[in-house]
Amino acid sequence: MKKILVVGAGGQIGSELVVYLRSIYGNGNVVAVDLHPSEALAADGPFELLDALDAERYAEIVRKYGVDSIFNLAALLSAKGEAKPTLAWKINIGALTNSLEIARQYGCALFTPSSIGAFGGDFPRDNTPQDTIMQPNTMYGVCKVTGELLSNYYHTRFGVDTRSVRFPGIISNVTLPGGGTTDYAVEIYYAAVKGERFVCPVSENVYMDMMYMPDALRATVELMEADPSKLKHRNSFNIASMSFTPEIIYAEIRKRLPDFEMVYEIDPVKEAIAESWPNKLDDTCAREEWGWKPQWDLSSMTDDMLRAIRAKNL
Ligand code: VAH
Repeated sequence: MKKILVVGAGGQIGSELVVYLRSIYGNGNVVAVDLHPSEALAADGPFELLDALDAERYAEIVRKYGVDSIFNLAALLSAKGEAKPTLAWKINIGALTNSLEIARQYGCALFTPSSIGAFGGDFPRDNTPQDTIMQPNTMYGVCKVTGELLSNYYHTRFGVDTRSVRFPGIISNVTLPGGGTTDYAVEIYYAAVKGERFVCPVSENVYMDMMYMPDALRATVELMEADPSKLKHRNSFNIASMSFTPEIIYAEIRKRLPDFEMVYEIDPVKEAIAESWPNKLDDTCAREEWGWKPQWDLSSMTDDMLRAIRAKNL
């Protein structure tokens, strides 16, 4: 990768992926684009305004900077997508199809994230395999499965270098997530640091795969830099690092903040989505095909999240 474009750079993943990519490839070689202006992203490297549904403007930027690799992160997340399913389809699939067509026309490699949200229906929830039934009952999940199928199609039909991972819930301390079912696992740390009682929208025994942002960023780049001849899966890869319930993360935080309190007020939409997702992924294929291995666990992540949020002096 030499000239990189990050689409949806202002989001939870994009805002940190741009910084991470610029630290590896050089500020001037990573172009950040988003629907909204961003002083932070424009301060250290090229930034352009882009609605990812505007194919002409998208292609103009790719030509202007001589882009050879695209990270397409433009999407509405699961809970927000359930509130506006037709808008979610329009944005998620519109940005995806523009990205695939532009990658095909200009010979770019293309990373499009999938998610544990792509799973649904009668599949093994424990040690969920790489290849299994995928019948999600959320618009977000339908968009993710569509993205996986189109990524694989563009690779086999047109030779586009498409790559993807099924992200777990990503926990980070820079940009707050917006509208996801796993957002609680970020918000709980902020409540703990502020000394507030946390109101959890997902019930106590619902497991979901989660991952700390540094692992997610490293996985993304390691996959994009992997030897293409070793990659058997061009739809997407299961990647996993930890799986926990609200009770488990609550107990981990209370080891450090014993007075921290949490109660439950179940959000029926988020609860239903969380119940439909895997408890724990099997990521053997990612480990075998491109050497994936997580470096963070719940304890080390909790220490780092509490440290970083305290440093914000909220
Ligand atoms: C969401 N954070 O909750 C996203 C992610 C696996 C979860 O896709 O919608």
